[in-house]
Amino acid sequence: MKSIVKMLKTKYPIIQGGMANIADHLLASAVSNAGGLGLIGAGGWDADKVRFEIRKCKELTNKPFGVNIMMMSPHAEDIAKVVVEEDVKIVTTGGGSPGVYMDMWKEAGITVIPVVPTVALAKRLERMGADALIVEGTEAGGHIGELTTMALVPQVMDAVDVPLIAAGGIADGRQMAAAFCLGAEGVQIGTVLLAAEECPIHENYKNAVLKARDTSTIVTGRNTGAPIRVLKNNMAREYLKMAKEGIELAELEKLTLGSLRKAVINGDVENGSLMAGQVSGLIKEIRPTKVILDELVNKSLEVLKENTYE
Ligand code: TUI
Repeated sequence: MKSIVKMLKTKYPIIQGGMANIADHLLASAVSNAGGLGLIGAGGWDADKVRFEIRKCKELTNKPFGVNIMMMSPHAEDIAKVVVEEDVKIVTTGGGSPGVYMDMWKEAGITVIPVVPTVALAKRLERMGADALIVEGTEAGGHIGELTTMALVPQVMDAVDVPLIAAGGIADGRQMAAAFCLGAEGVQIGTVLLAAEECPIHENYKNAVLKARDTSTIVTGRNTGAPIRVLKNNMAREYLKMAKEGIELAELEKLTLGSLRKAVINGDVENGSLMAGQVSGLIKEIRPTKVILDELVNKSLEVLKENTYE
């Protein structure tokens, strides 16, 4: 817990997930002001939009914040340069290896924390200079790997020396405590922040998360190599039906990324892509970001205290 808080310069060992096309300056600054590390989730945004969001975030917080860059984005290269130009201190990455940008970022003094879904990528990125790693299990929402957080975190811990942040399946203090027991020094949260007051998604999307049960998520895109966990709805069912019928990849892609916008902006909960993790069933109310973070920390400490043998 100690070194990650020092590295991030935050009060709490909590970082916000990338939350592509959702995490703007409002959410990122709220998380940073609440004591965590807020992130601008670049997702599919272009470089100008990301630059704008960074500047806005600086107006709303004097606490550290970062940018999450989605490696599959056609704008990834431009955004990789924008974070250097705008003097962003911390970058997290997802959806692929950030290997080609590591030298540029390290030279600029940026703290680089990639998401890894496997031990092999963790070792590769540690060699390339990653400062810490976000080890994300398949319980997470959005684009996911195959392994569970429970299985993956200790295996990555045994393979690398950099501090680890556990992700996927963490919405409350019990899970945060469990992440520490697995060897992580910090946690990344995403799904629980969908129900934050400051989260700028349409209220229909928020309500869909509040209504979700344990079995409400499903994974689309396993056939295309880009598995995405979403809440079950028309779009997800249609996608899986089309995939079974062998519809072209480009058609299927249109159905997912385009439909994220439908959910986030328009609140179309039937035809939009409602990215959310398996913990959706735990989320029962809309709360301020600060309340969510304070409760995670306080409950995790309680749980850790209760579970000693002496
Ligand atoms: O990136 C995420 N979650 C995301 S990105 C996203 S936006 C999107 N929308 C439509 C299609 C695709 C993306 C929504 N949610 N989480 C982090 C994450 N990274 N999960 C898995 C990975 C990952 C996968 C492969 C990281 C590295 C990797 O490397 C492969 C290799 O060896 O290069």
